[in-house]
Formats: sequence, structure tokens, C-alpha cells
Amino acid sequence: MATTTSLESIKAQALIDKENKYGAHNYHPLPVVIERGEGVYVWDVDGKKYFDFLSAYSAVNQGHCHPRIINALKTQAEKLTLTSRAFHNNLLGEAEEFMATLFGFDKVLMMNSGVEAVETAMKLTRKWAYKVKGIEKDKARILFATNNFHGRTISVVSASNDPAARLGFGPFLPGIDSIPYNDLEALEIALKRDANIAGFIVEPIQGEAGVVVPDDGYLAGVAGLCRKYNVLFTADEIQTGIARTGRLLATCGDCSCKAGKCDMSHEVKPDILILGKALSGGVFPVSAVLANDEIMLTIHPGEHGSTFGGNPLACAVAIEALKVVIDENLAANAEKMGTIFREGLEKIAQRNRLVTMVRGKGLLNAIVIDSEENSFLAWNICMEFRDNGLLAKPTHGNKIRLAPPLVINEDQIHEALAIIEKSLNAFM
Ligand code: IF1
Repeated sequence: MATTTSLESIKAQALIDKENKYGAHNYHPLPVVIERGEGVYVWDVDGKKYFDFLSAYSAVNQGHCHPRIINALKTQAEKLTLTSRAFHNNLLGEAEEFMATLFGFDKVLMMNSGVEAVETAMKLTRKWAYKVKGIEKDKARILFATNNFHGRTISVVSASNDPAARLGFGPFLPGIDSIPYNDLEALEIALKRDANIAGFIVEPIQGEAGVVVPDDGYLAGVAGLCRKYNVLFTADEIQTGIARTGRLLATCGDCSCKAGKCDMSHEVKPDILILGKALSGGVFPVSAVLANDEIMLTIHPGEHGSTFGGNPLACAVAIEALKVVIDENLAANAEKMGTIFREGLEKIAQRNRLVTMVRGKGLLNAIVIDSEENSFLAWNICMEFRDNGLLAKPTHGNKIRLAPPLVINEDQIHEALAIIEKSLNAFM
């Protein structure tokens, strides 16, 4: 991949060189070295300020270093950080109650990274299949959508069809099938054909695929079909959840849970809900799996867990991060700012033929650039964004994800749109 390094300072270049020398080469970052963040902004090591339009892949929905979340972290860090689950801690029950009530499930299982929560959902799906659904030992299958992204462990990349994620990592986990995304007919055919299917795990919007928003009614259709065939519907809301798409969850309908306290009348209620990323406001790795008793209680002591899962620091941070989302009405702001932002992007697309498509929901958006997936154009556009004070990253070659922290205001949206247009015009 082309790396334009001409504009880096000597200081930044030295830090990049150090990473290259001592770090594994499992990433290809945009050449910018960030050392500070506040709200929608980050600053590099030379003091240059940028709009952050990646938000650490939607982990810093509440904005960088939100004072309330940092305060919760600091206060708890001075008191107790880790007990392991060999003992109880005074915050785990609090955090579980808060999340269970807010999202409308009986129980919560806390983990750390997103992919661990996906693995947890897979284990729950299998356990439920054997203990409740009555599938014969070792016969349970889990269905995924093609072009999914659920994380990087071997069992989770077993469900991926991205060659880069899989090549050289086989053999893969058996018992996995996939069907096209946004295709209810394919789902029903698969469910009808094989009674050993235990669950369907799907993203409400496919993030890595380039912010692919399914048709209206797709998720409701998924929920309905899963119910009809007695199959667990798992929504991976690691990226779409926590107000990112303009609702508390992308699977929320127009229910009355805007102020918290889910009334369980979700338009599309998954059987298993997976959260991560912004569950901690990007302050600390925290993930969680939510489900009702019939599913969650199939796992018994000794069958699953994690040293750090549910630690008091994570609990304190997650509770505060969720309270911030509610108190600051971030879902409503994401909806409103997202609409203004997409309107602005559509206008840019009318004036600049490099933008062939604008898509997204709330503040999870992407533009498609008129180039081949393997061209450097989108990368070079992101370099121009950087030079003009905005950070974003291409996905799948020719798509650029645009997802600022949800605390962004209207003036900032217009300022960012001006940077985006100016940068795109440099390539005309
Ligand atoms: C990276 C993508 C985003 C996720 C969903 C599970 C996970 C993710 C829906 C795993 C993680 C991240 C990981 C990050 C890139 C990023 C990403 F482009 F790869 F797809 F956000 F769009 N489910 N997504 O989006 O969570 O274990 O990472 O905590 O660098 O791999 P994790």
C-alpha cells in the first residue's frame, strides 16, 4: 500500500519507525501519531488538531476522555481494580442490573473485548441448542451472514469469508454456515433445510463491509424467522449499539426507552445481544452479552469466564459511560446530526463525481469512492483529509467510513463537511 510520509514531522516519523521496528506488522495505520483527545478532537505529537471521524471504530461515542467517564475510572482505580471472579466485587451486580434493565434482558455476562463476547454468544448458542432445543451432541450449527465482521479469533474468523482474515489460519471451526446478508429468503431456506441450526449471528448494519444498511424490515424479518424455526437470533451490536445509529441500539424500534429503562417492546428484539466498544466510552475494554434466563442459565460455573471480565473498573466505567449516553441524549443527537451530515454529503456527491454513494444511519456513515477496490484513491483522500484536519480510514479499498463521536454539534458537522469537500476537490 502506498504510504505518503512526506508531511510527517521528524518526531512523528521517529515514533512510527519505532512501531515498525518493535511492533508486529498486523496493521497499516494512517501516518498520524495522536497523543491527546477531547470530545470530537484529537491532537498529534506536533500539536496539530483533527476532527476524529473514526471514533476508534465507534468506541468513543461519548467523545474522547469524557470527564465523567474518566472520573469514574480514576475514582474506582484508587479503590479496587480486580478481584477475579473467584470472589464477588461490590460493583458487578450494580453494572449487571443497570445493563439488564436498560436493555431489557434477564441477565448479563461481562467480558472484555468484542470478539470474546461473540465467542460467548457462540458458546451460549451451542449450549442452548443441546440443553433446550435438544440437538444431538456435537451437531449444532451456527449461521452467519457473508461479508460479516465479528472479530479476529480463530473460531470467529471461521465464520468470515474475507480472505485476508482467514488465509494461513486454518483449520477452521466446524459447524458454521453462511447465507447472504439482507436476504430473508436465503435465511428461511437455510433454516427450513437444517433442523440442527441453533442460531443466526448478524450485524444490524455491516460495518467492515463498508456500512451496509439492510432493507427496512430485514431485522424484524430475521427475528420472526428465528422465532418460527426455534433458532436463536444474536445481534452483534458491538459497532452499531450505544446510540451510534441514532437509537440506543440499532435493533430498537420507536419504543419508549429513549430515556433508558427498556420497556421490552423492541421492534426487533434479539435473543442474544452483544455489546462492546462504546460500552466503556473507549476508556477501557468492556464487552457484554445479554440474554434471558432460558439461554444464559445453560452455562454453569466452570464452563466459561475470564480473569478480567466483570472487573470493578470495567463495571464503574460501563455504568458511567451508559449514563452519559442517556443524560446527554446522544442517540437523538446522532440521529439529528447524522441526517444533516448525510444531506451535506449528498450535496457534495452532486458536485464531485468521485463520490458515487453516500450511505449510513445516525452517525455511522460511509462514502463510496469512484475507484477500484484495490486502488489507492480512497487512501490518498484520507491522507488529504488528514492534512486538512480530519481523520478517517478507508475500508474495503474504496469506501471511507465517517463516524465522529456522537457529541458532535451542527457547526462542527458543517466544518467537517467543508474539509471533506475541499479534500475531495483536490482530486478532481
Ligand atoms: C480491528 C472493522 C470496525 C465489530 C463487530 C465484533 C468486533 C468488531 C461488529 C470485534 C470490531 C473493529 C475491530 C478493528 C476494526 C474494527 C472494524 F473494520 F474491522 F470491521 F469497527 F468496523 N463485532 N471491529 O465491528 O471487537 O474484539 O475488536 O473488540 O482493528 O480489528 P473487538
